[in-house]
Amino acid sequence: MAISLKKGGSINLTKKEPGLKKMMIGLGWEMKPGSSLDLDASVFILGKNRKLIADEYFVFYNNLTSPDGAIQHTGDNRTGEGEGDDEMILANLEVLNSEVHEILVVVSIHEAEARGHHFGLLKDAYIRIVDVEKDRVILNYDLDESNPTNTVMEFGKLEKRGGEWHFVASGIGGNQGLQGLIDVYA
Ligand SMILES: [Ca+2]
Ligand SMILES: [Ca+2]
Repeated sequence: MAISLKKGGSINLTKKEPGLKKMMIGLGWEMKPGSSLDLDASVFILGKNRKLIADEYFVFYNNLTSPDGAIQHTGDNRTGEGEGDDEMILANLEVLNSEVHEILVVVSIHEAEARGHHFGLLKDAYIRIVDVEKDRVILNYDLDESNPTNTVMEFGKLEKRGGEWHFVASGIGGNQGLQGLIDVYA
């Protein structure tokens, strides 16, 4: 059975899911009635110093694949309409650059400021991880707060500690926009 994480919760994937190599990280969202916004998933692939390994290790709708081929964004969804995963990221730990210590998944709202959009307009949002080879959901994390002032969120991260991969349900909201996060991690 899939594990449901709360904000701040974590699991040791290496211990819990031995042999896990290929993952699908799915993000889904639904809007409150009458609202619409475009959420964008992006991935910061970081080294030990918590900086991007190189600029190309920032994977988003305009740079869909990391140089090692390990992280792949399947493309932009502009509305979030419909059930299930709206944006997806494929991760293959087997080919991941060995310098990588953290795979940070963030979501931001496209043109939030210009359009006056914020996370408070969302009805639901979740992140989940699927074991691609076993076709099985490992975990999910439902955003359980309304976050009306946020336009960007560090949703969850895979973190290597002592050679083992952990997933952390971060849920850290901010209002600095995606560029603000790029300024921190680039
Ligand atoms: Ca989008
Ligand atoms: Ca949806």
